[in-house]
Amino acid sequence: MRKFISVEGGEGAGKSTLIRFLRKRLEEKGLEVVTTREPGGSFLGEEIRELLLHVRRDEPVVAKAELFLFLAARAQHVETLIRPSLEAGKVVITDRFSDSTLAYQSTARGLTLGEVRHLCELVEDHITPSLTFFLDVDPKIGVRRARKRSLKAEVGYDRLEEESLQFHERVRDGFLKQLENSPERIFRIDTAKPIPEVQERAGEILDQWLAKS
Ligand code: T5A
Repeated sequence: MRKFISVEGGEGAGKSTLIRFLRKRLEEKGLEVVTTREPGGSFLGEEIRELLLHVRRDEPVVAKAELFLFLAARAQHVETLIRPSLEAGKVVITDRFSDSTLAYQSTARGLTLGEVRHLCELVEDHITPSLTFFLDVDPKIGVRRARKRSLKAEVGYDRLEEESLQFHERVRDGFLKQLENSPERIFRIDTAKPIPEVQERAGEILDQWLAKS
């Protein structure tokens, strides 16, 4: 089985923090690990990331343009980094993948679920995570954490961090729906809990998955 892991969740859910832990744990077991993120993970993807998160605010980005930019970044990411790394036997951990597109662009923005899912499958081209951590936190807490971090880094809020609380609540609903549809792949972890507890639970899930793969 290809070892492809995605880490998903709303803003400030703790994805980057957990990915550092997962990487260390896998490397201690002698596995070669590639960590990456979306949008990003390639030169083109990082350029698209800039466009998506820090585009000029005087012209709102329409939902379909946003969708296709995320998908374009993913297509490049899959073919230039993810697929070759998996084929070389490495473990790939990505910070966000198609579940984010379904939650943000479909459930939260309102684009039709079946159409967005079909486009995601086209772009993935059979490169699908076999393990997904859904880090679940009350959006009020998550957005506060993300904004605090952006302020500390003096970079200002990005375009999605600026969205309303209702938008972030719809994003969470989207992830919960996917969890319901794919309970064999997606594991929910409550990240309102302290980091050591989050890591302990994630470590158990990871070890069970490794034993099966
Ligand atoms: N997007 C992305 C779409 O709309 N569609 C798509 O298809 C894709 C792929 C990406 C944006 O793009 C959108 C979603 C996003 O809005 P991003 O920079 O990747 O932007 O933004 P986030 O994914 O939100 O990443 P963040 O870096 O903001 O959050 P993380 O990585 O989830 O959180 P992390 O680990 O940096 O932690 C944030 C803070 O919380 C603390 C950490 O120490 C840190 O200070 N923390 C905890 N505190 C207490 N308890 C815990 N358990 C904690 N875990 C972490």
